[in-house]
Amino acid sequence: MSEVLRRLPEGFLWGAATSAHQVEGGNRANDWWRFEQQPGRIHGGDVSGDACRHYERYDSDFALAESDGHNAHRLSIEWSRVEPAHGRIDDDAVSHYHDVFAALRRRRLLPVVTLHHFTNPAWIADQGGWENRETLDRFSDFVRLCAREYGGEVDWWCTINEPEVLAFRAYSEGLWPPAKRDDNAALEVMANLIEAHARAAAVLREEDRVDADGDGHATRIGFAKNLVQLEPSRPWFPLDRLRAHFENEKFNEAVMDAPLTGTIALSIPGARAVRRSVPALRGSCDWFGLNYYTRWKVKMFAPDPHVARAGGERSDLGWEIWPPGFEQSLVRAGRGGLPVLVTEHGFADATDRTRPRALVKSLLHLGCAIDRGVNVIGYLHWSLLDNFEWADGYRGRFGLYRVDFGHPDRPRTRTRSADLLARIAHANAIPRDVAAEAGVAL
Ligand code: IFM
Repeated sequence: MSEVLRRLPEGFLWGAATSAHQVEGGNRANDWWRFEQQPGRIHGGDVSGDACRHYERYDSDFALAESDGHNAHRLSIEWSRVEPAHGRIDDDAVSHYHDVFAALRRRRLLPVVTLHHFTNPAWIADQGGWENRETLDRFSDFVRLCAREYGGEVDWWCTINEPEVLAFRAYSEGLWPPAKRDDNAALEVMANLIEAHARAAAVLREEDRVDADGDGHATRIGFAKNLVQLEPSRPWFPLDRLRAHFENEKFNEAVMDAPLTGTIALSIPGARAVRRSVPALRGSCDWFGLNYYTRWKVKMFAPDPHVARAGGERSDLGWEIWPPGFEQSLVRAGRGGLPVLVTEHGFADATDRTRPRALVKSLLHLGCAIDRGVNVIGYLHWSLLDNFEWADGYRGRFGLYRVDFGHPDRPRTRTRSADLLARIAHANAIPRDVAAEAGVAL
């Protein structure tokens, strides 16, 4: 038995995360499917298509997670499958997700269920998407349906994934559907998504009264925030500092403060500020969902204001691999006093050459965050499988399991990272030999 470098708290959640559109395949009724058909939208002309065929293969995928010592799994329910037209509920889709939750239960994987992970039913998009305030009502209806249907199987609900990323990519940068470049719309959408989280939390607490996992809580609610580290590219240049500060305020701080203060306050230079009091936001989270990937160096007056640090190690998508930032993000996430669940963390690395070391180093930093007083309750790696990485198509390979997208059966191949994470999860600790094998200098 190898010496242990770091033990994790008892009951720690270990697992991986996915989202429906990225892995299921065949999601034809949402805004992303339509977007993918437009030339030039997705890198290399990729389309989600059959994705990983996880819609059929979920049980064997969960078997991989189970044998790797995972005890939790994050996934999303695809709204457009369950409600392909306004008010029309697809019974087959509803029962499919019952089967999925039953499979998770059989494999002793705690479901952490996301209700909105970037995709919208096409009919929602046609009605103005998240710019239209009615979407908040429609989403609440969908959440009510999920709470009633699945409340007996699910306690851990993640209402919305990365509201800030969706708002900026889709409405400010124009890179995701509906491909707008309008900062006013981006702020409104971000506020609507945060408000939708508060409403969803209220609905879940009202409708889901069944304690599915027997821990004394019928619901455990949070949302997932991408907490990117933003630093001035030239720390001596006041305008870079100013821009980094502003972006951190609107992208990180404002989103994290909202569920604590009950106020959504968003502003960026040149756009209409949004200030909304949403009392239901206060106390809406039982935990904080942290997604951490990278840090960006921020530059004023540059065609690309966000760059990876020169000379730093990078992932296949050009994102800096910076494990100390994980600790910083965890410490920031813990400041509000909520337990922190890592809902995503990972690296695009098709060859799995850099991931093992980055992964283990990051987990050592997670341990340091715990030492600094952060109540970290679990770690869900992004992702279980290589999958459809939105506008980057299939070039961002985040999987613990490689997927051969050229093969009709989409065979999976286990990576070294999957093995290392499995050994950590089984031990609920970071053994010295695992760290050494991963190439972490001790
Ligand atoms: O793939 C995405 C996921 O859908 C949301 N968080 C970031 C991941 C990597 O870009």
